[in-house]
Amino acid sequence: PAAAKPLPGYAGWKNADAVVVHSSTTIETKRSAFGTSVVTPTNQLYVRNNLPTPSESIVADRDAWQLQVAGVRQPRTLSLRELKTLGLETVTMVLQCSGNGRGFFPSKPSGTPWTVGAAGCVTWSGVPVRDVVQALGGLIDGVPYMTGTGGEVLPAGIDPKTVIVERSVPVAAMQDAILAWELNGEPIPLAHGGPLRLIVPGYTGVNNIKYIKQLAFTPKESDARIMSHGYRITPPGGKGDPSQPSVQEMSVKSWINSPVPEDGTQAAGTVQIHGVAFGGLHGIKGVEVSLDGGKTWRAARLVGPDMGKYAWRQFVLQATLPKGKHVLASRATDDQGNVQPETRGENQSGYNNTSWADHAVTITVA
Ligand code: MSS
Repeated sequence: PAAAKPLPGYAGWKNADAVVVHSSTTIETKRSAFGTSVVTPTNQLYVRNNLPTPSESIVADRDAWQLQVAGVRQPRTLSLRELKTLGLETVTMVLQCSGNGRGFFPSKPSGTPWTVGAAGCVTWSGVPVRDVVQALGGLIDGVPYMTGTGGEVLPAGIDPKTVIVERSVPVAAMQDAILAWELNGEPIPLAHGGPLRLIVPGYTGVNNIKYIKQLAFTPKESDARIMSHGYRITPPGGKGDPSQPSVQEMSVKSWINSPVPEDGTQAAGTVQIHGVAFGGLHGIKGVEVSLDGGKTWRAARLVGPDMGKYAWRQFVLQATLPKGKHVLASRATDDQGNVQPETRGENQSGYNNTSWADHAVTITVA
């Protein structure tokens, strides 16, 4: 096997044993490293950057960070120091890249071949967006979108629209969105968007804008390429365009994190088959586990604290597996009755893979 790539400097503090470094801007949590304590430790959390990471200097004086707010009756620029006076909320949510599970697409879409580890369940603290909007006089009329802009310094000589990280979500997402400065009890590391990040619980990773410099309520979706053409559910073989659905709300998904022996061989005996399940905008009602590749299912037990509808739940099923080959799968149901599907939705870029069959694990009990 190829030698493991070293961690890039801005993420040098990550636990190298718990992650796979795909590139200097893409780091995945190992399936075997998720553990069972609900919240993903920051030093194991995946990283995905579309542009080079900004300079450490932007986290030197965090409270001085400036956010421009537009599309409100009293638009203005606020410092992080000021934002901290406007409100406080904490949310635990699943942060998941739109392309998590891309590695299971047989079509091998371009982009990082993530399996399960471009996701984590983490806790953010910050000010509710609705409190900021209220402090600035409320929304102006005719703004169905909330648009966040990343604070990266853009490469010179390129049309900024082609590279800037700017995403729009329906304004309704404002209700539970926060402008966060803390991740898992610490100031947000630069790698995860410090000093200030837009968190839109229930929406895929790309909608959670790091080092946010502008929050605007807008009549139209952003015309930045990452919004208009990127991150679209494009038919296989096609090209992205604004008429196709954008990656937004996540939907019900689960996967098994143990047993996932590296060589596929498991010692005989009793095992605790465990994993994670989440419902995007909805809580989890239950999870079933199959020991025979989906022919029959047994109810798993939800275990550990329920940290709200945006967090994942851990599930476990105790089983004693006879010698031979077993295909272990999990299938979650959200509290609206939506069941995780067997198959993936085919699309050109390998987004939104929730297929339970793709996420199944094959093990041999010796
Ligand atoms: N933000 C910014 N500013 N920039 C970039 O690049 N990316 C995205 C988000 N945000 C970015 C941002 C993506 S794409 C993702 S996933 C996320 O982020 C991640 O996160 P972390 O923290 O993990 O790294 Mo896919 O859908």
